[in-house]
Amino acid sequence: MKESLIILGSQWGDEGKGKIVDLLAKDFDYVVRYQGGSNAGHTVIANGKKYTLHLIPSGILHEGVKNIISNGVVVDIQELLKEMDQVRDVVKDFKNKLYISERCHVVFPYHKLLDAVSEKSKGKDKVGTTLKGIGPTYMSKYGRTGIRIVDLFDPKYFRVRLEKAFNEAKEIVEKVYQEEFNLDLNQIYETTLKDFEKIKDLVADTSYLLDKVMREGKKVLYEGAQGTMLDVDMGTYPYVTSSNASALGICNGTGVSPKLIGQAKVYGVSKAYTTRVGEGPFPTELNDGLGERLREEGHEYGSTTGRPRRCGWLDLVALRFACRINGLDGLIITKLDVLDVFDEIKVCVAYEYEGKTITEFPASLKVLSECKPIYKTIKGWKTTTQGLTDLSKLPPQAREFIKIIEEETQTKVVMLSTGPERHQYVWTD
Ligand code: 2SA
Ligand code: MG
Repeated sequence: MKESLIILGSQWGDEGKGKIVDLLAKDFDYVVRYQGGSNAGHTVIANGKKYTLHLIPSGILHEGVKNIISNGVVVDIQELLKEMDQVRDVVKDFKNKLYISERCHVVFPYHKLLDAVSEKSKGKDKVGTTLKGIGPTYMSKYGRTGIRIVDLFDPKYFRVRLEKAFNEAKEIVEKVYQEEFNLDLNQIYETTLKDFEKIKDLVADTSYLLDKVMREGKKVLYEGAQGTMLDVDMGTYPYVTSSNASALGICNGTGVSPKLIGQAKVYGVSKAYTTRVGEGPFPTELNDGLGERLREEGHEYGSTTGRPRRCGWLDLVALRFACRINGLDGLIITKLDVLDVFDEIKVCVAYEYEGKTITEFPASLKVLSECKPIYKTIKGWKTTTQGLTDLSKLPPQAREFIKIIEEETQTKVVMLSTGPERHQYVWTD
């Protein structure tokens, strides 16, 4: 890989980005997480051991690869410390290995509480968040009451901001939601400063650093979290996350200019079918035995929350949209082997809405929820593709499946991932 690269989710998250980033990371100098927070769940299997990364970039397990949590990420310091412990068998010293932007906003316990009470109050209209406090932390950021990592260097200033934010959260929880607010200001203040001591040395001006290393010709891999369809601007709003999970979020999430970011290649990761956790319309969802079969064959349970994921056929209307807004140079198709057992495989190529065929993803959720998928059906290959590393062994029906994806999205499929282990993949480019 000669240039910098962006790897991001082209669906609703859980496309298997963690594995891909981990796989490619060894050829890069830096791996960067630029949005979201500990709501992400990137599963990496290395040396037979499973690691679930939430905040730390998936390049952490490779020697010689530096990792950056840039300004667009919201950081839960306690979660970060737990995760650092998880990878300590591989990473002994985080200095010069992990950098955290001084501009990152910090997730506090009241953000998590606000997440919970807000979801509860929505009843059946809940978003189905991960309850990690992500939305409320971005609300604080955009509402200008947020607290950044850099603020923790100045305990007095931090105290003033914390008091204000804490009292505001208390008022909202008690008055607006009429729920109990059982948090302690002093405890949050002290714990935060104590925990901060452990990561203080890793704090850096990552915008400056990234600009510098990209100009020097170093190779950077930008790792998206969640997926394009969960992007706060372009996704299935309001059933989205609170950050820009598409490529559109990279500039603001890193503080690197669009000109430099524009030099990177962009690969989107998509499963060979579709899954979604949380609520919101999902045209190709299978609420029957087939959906259950996909869930069981694909082990489709949330890696952060353990929630069963909703499953359905591949939606090329959504994928086409993702290819366009991300400017994808290539698609990486994961979990192809999950389809090995099906007699027939369907792919949605358009929607039918009020008797008309539409091929562009609609903004209105009402429209989307009334869209009926129009499918192309192919015969299943009924032979194992798990662990396949030799493209010539790919069954003809699987080739046809890939061809349909390429034709419908006008984007090349550059890689197939054929199992969870690092070596289970094949380049198709
Ligand atoms: P939030 O918590 O505010 O970001 O939730 C808002 C919506 O975004 C969805 N979301 C996700 N969807 C898929 N995977 C995610 N990460 C974890 C994983 C999820 C898990 O990798 O498995 O363990 O359950 C993720 N994070 C956020 C969420 O479902 C809401 O629809
Ligand atoms: Mg995930």
